[in-house]
Amino acid sequence: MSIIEKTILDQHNEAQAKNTASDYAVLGDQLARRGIAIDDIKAKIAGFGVAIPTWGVGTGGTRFARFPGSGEPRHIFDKLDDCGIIHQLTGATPTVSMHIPWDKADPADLNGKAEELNLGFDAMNSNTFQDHDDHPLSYKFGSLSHTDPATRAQAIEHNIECIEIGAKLGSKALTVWVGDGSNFPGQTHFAKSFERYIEAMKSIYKALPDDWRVFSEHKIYEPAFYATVVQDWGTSYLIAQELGPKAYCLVDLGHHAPTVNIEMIVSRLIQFKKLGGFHFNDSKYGDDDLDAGSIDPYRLFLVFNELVDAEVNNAPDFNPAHMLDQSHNVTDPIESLMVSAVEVQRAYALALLVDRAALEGHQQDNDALMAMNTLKTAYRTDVDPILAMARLEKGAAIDPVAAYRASGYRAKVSAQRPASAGSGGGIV
Ligand SMILES: [Mn+2]
Repeated sequence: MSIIEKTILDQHNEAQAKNTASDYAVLGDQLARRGIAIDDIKAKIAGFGVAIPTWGVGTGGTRFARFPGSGEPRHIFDKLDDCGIIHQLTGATPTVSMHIPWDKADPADLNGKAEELNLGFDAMNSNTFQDHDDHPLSYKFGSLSHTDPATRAQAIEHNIECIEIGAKLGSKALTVWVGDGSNFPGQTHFAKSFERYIEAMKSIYKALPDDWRVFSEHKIYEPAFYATVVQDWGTSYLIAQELGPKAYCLVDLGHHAPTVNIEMIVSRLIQFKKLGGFHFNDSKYGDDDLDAGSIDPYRLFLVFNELVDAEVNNAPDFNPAHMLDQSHNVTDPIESLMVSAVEVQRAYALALLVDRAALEGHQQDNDALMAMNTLKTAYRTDVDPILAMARLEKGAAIDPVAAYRASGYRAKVSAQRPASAGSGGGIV
């Protein structure tokens, strides 16, 4: 069950290989006229990966209801199977980001399963935004910033356990997102809450192995609706500064107010060497956790424009972790995650096409119109043939969604996995 049969994939690719080659050749000619070698872009895309969040392969819910999907994963090993399919068909998702305690299992078994599926483990995610069966104290009023020292100690211990589990899986980072905050003015003391949070994070930081990083993930609101302890990138930056050189900021695209200039935040964090990574997704209103590039693909491109700028200029201490973070109510999660992985690759490919020397010249000359046009020229390019060819050469699918549907994978796992109404999935 863990992978789709090669014959199905071969049949799918054979039917489309000729058209893909022809489209690739045409685009290659077009790009050559712009001084771009298409094979160089393809090589960069082939080397680019984005991690799948284990919680993303389940069907999400809203505050009002959850409608279970068919053949949803029952446990982490089913989740890894689904992640394996996504990587098999896209060739773009070589790693998985785990969430503890949801994904707790024997590390030896997890490593064995991951090896079988050709997967590795990216950043670990702790969870102190809900209560755990084996945690005696409640996180209802916070975790790392809780007024009660014993509750803070329990949350610290959980984060250290996540590091210990991750170390056995080959992970090199811990992402910390907390729901701590308040729903009413006066409910908490802003400065004291933040001080408690920083002190708790210092204890977690001390437990990091030498080659690990810790990412603080900010979010403007929810579940706290008046004030959140780690609400914006400025606060996240202060945390990273207070903790030390192994601490960085993680940008979840959906964790900002709708009009916030996220690409500028990315630039600031790069400039001050504190960009740790991303949770890619898209949103219209808040933390909507929609598929990457589904609402504002231009914004995703502009974020990648900053990343490529840093890449080509060899920005110091620049090694962001790329992860998806999305939740699905009305789509098959495997399909949505494949589409998102491809959209993230697309944004990267488009950003690689920007004529940076021309852009710099237009900026120097204050030629706003030509500067914008330089970005638009790259953005308007259809890079599908590059993405498809990179997949084909890796033995992945030219059209991942079509190959997935042809495989009948969902129907097969549905026969083995009974529908579950439980929550399981999460929105972080
Ligand atoms: Mn997130």
